[in-house]
Amino acid sequence: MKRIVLVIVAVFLLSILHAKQQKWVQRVEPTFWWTEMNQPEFQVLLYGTDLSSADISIDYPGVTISRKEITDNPNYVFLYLNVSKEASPGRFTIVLKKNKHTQTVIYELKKRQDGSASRKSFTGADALYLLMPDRFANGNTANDSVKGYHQGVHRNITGARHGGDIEGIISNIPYLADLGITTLWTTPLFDNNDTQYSYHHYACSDYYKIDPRLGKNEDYRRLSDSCHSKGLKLIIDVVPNHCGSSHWWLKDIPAKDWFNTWPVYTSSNYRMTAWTDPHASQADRYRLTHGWFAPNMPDLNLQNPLLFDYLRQVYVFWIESANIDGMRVDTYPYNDIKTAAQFIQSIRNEYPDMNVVGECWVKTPAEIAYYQSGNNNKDGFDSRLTSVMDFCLKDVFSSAFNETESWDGGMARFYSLYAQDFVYANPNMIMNFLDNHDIDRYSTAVKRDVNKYKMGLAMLLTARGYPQIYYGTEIMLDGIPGDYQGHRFDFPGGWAEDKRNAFTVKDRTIVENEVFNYLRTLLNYRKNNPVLQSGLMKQFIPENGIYVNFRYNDDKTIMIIANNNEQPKDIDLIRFKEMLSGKNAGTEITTSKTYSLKAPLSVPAKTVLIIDVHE
Ligand SMILES: [Ca+2]
Ligand SMILES: [Ca+2]
Repeated sequence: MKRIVLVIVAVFLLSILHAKQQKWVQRVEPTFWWTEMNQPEFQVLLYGTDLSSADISIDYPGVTISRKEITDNPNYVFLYLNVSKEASPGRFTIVLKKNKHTQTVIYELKKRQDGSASRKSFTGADALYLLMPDRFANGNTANDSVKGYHQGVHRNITGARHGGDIEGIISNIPYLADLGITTLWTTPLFDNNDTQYSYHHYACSDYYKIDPRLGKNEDYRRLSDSCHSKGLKLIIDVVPNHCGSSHWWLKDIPAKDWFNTWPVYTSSNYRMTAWTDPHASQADRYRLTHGWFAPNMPDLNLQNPLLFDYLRQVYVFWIESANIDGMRVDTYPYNDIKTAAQFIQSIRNEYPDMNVVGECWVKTPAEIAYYQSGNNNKDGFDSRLTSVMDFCLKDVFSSAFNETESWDGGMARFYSLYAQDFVYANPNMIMNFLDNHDIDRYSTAVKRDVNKYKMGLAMLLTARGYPQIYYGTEIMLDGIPGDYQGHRFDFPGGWAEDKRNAFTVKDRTIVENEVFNYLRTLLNYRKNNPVLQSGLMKQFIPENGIYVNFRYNDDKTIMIIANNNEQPKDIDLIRFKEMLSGKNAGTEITTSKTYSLKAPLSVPAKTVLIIDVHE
């Protein structure tokens, strides 16, 4: 009886509470935060009906409201909380009061993971694998179509969603580890509910939600844990330039200057060179940064400090909660670059050893070097990017093996490009790649010529800097040149209904296995031999279509001999004696064949020999 009375009283009290409790607040972001962060202040976005006039208070030891920022839109409050060192992890209540009405919001501070701030990142010793989750493997068909989300799955339509997901990646982590990959970079995983072309996820509609078609928020952490259990690191794709037109902000824009807006749709001029051009006009730089990347990608104005903090926290939130090891920054020069640099640094303030590779799609070494941190630029600009992508070397890979030798064609392209490395602050942190999701598949660049393809892999895996492999490269996956959708075919075998499973030896063709085994050998050799990760390089001017360079350190010397001719060639080694003194023989790392270094060396046509030289 006593118990029944208690229940009745409790229900009565709850109903009173419920009657007074308002529901102005519809969104709270981020949904939780941590104690012991390096930056004690963080922002909580509160969104709801006419919140700006509410009195807001909290009562929790060690946590204070440092400021309440409002905008020209009364539906938003940006509450800055200061978390002192004395604050304990736990839950507290944010109380909003207005006209004698009250709403309470429960907020949580979690304990920061031990060692989180000092986490190690990917380095030049790593080999990256880039994949698009929708196109890699479908590990969960139950999430292919989700209520409230557009598109569904249509694998026969190249620009549609195909159903790949986080589960599919997790199930293939052992495959990647076996291949010799040490770091995984996935294109973004955030919610992207555009009506079409949403599969790439670069047009975010909710930063605090993993797209349910890719998985749940917890699945990102599971992916990271799976990577770590196999010795792989995980890189997050950071997109500071734009969100997607289906983002919930678009229904009620947080502030007039939240986006870069124009009277009529205006694209960027895409001329990233305007940043380094000493003669550039203000108008061109303005159009570059304020013009939109695409009509469905509203251009974010990171110079709005509230947006800056919001987006900074988005990435801190995911790095912390999903335990991420590194960052890749999308379309860096489309932002105001000084603000972009501050943005990157603001994230790294939480993770000082975090490495960051930036997509600065410029076409000269001088311009690429400008974007690598530590470059001592004349104008004082420091991008805060520890690593840059070598789009120049990518072009060399695509053309050199298709050309006959000349002063500046064929293998001379490698020679001339490496000769310009003096511009780089840190050549070991240059990211090298044959292709990626935005450019022609390497298989199409060399017209599926296996010999040229293997030459590309050999030059990639022995280049200074570190390699990035695009998914499917290991099986020479086909593509369609000049067509975005043609760069992003499904990995065969990633779907249960596929006719064959190219993740397995038995289902790969002879040619696919030849390419796979070649790359696997190269990756595992590089993984176990620092000489190819950080060794010095010495090169010799190409002669007669033969290009020789060396990677060397105190322990090892590797001779790389590329014969770009259609005929085999015998190479006299006298010219390389400064690197070969005391060395009598060598072992080619992909064939284990032994070569004498005391006689002319025979190199097959269209082949790169990678020789570990010894006494
Ligand atoms: Ca799926
Ligand atoms: Ca922009």
